[in-house]
Amino acid sequence: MSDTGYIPPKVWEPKESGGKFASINRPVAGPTHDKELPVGKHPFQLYSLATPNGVKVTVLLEELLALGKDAEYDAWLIKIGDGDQFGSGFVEVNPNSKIPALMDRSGDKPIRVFESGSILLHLAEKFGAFLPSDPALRVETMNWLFWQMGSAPYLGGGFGHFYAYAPEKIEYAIDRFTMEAKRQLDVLDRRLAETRYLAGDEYTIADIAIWSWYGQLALGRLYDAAEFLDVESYENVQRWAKEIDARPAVQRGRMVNRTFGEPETQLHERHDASDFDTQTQDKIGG
Ligand SMILES: N[C@@H](CCC(=O)N[C@@H](CS)C(=O)NCC(=O)O)C(=O)O
Repeated sequence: MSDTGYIPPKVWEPKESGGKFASINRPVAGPTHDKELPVGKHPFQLYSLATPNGVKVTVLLEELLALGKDAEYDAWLIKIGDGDQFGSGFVEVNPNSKIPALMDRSGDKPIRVFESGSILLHLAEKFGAFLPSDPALRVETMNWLFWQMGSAPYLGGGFGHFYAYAPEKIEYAIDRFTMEAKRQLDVLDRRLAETRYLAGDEYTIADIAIWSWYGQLALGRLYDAAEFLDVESYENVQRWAKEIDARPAVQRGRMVNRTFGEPETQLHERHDASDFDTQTQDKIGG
């Protein structure tokens, strides 16, 4: 293993670090500029981008609508590469300056909801859907939901960052987080050998949260790492990932706030159910 020669100073000072997200990383919180957020006509106002954390929420909203629930929403695009998450209006909704952020305007007083797990729980409880009422199944759903919230940073911020985005390939970091990413895939594979979905027989918000990261990873959509991680070998994860991927609400949810991929899969903003047919980038040009 090579010695990088870096000796940490007594007190850390910020410096240009390079890498894909160098321009948006800061050591302080709070807004960088004044900017109000737009508000549309629907009860739910979502400010997001179609990363795995963003997709969790749009998939759930589309699933709720497919069930006939009154979950109509406006999805506004937050371009994190341009620093939109540091606008004053966004920071009022999420002081952590990360997508997704939701304003629930369905009641007397608007409620801010941030952290994707909190958003999933809020919506599932509000509509009594995708969260089992049986106490044991409900706890099992929470177990897996919180597992995802705690585990995915090792996949995204750890493995994905060092494998795909860091300005240099650091073997120690890639080995450490590849080990953990594969261990996590094996945790899921063993669970999904026992049950159809993560909490049991029912499709829940735990599946939505975990699919958005680990399902999409298994389907080869994250970090161009399918071969490196040998994702095909996790056979139960594959079966589960493909089953969820085939759901029409999942296919719609993936398109919302998407600014990459084929133009027909990109719906930058969603304000009406018909937008999927009329407002994708191939239709409106971009
Ligand atoms: N724990 C948060 C993580 C959210 C998160 O990391 N969002 C990323 C995109 S996937 C983001 O907004 N990054 C912008 C930034 O860090 O400035 C959640 O689940 O909502």
